[in-house]
Amino acid sequence: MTQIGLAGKMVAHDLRRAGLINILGTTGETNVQGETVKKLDELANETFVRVFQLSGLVCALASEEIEKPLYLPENWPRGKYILLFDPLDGSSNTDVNMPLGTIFSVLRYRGQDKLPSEADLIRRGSEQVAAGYLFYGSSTMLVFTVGQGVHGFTLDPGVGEYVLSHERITVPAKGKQYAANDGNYHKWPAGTRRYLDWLKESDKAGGRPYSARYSGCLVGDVHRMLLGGGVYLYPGETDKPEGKLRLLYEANPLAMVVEQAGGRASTGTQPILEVEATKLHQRVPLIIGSREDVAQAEAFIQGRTI
Ligand code: AHM
Ligand code: MG
Repeated sequence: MTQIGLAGKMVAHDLRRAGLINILGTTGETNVQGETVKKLDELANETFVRVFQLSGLVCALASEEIEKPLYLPENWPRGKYILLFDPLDGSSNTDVNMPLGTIFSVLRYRGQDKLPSEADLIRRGSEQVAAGYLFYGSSTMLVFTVGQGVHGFTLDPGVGEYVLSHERITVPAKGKQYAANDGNYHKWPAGTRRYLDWLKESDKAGGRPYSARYSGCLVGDVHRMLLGGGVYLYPGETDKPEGKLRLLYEANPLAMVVEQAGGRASTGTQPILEVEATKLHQRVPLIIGSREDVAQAEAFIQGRTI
């Protein structure tokens, strides 16, 4: 976590000066996801690789930005952990001074002498030993779990240290806000559309309509739900049922965090942490947040409207 914190400080430092030192905009390349690479995506990725390559903590690294995993060569310091990460989440926010994040997932490699294979990295979310995110918002925060609750640390820029600011975070059972890209409404299956309509209707008890809060940065939106309750969804589309978000770099780690805080994460039909991982850059629909809100979304998606 100290090394993740260090990489986070370096990324946060770059983000704060980004408009001044010509690191906004794109590199002109396309990544393995078929998405345009921002200069800051590349910089954040390099920062994490540099910090971890020499740390002696990991034997392999896999990132949303690189096609194949990086295995540490024979004569390098190696550790028993595998780090999977999304170096800069919400990259459409880079050029407009909006929130960004880094998401990470930690697995333990049980092999002894030989290096892990790609299959050793492609594991179920329930096998993660730690997970969390860095949130580059109005302050920089490190939020993580090692399987015993969730804690949030705020970077004190004066001393350059993370200070425990949110001890034992718990997600409210139900919220009053949702985050989704409604611009995709007409691409969604009927159950998902009905759920969104339902969220926007008024009810007598005053529990609805929900407020819409979508920042374009998954980390920021999930952080909001973690502290205040509610639901984030990036659902599957009729012509693209797998959705957009990546299982290993985004959905699994955030699912571990939110579930450790008493919330839930689902594909709509299955808990995220139980999804069988079959490839490194696998995509998955994600519905995450307060447990009652996620259950309600599942009911609509599965056609069990309450
Ligand atoms: P990224 O990791 O390439 O930035 O993609 C993930 C992001 C999430 O942070 C965000 O919730 C979503 O993609 C936004 O996608 P869209 O622009 O389709 O709403
Ligand atoms: Mg992302």
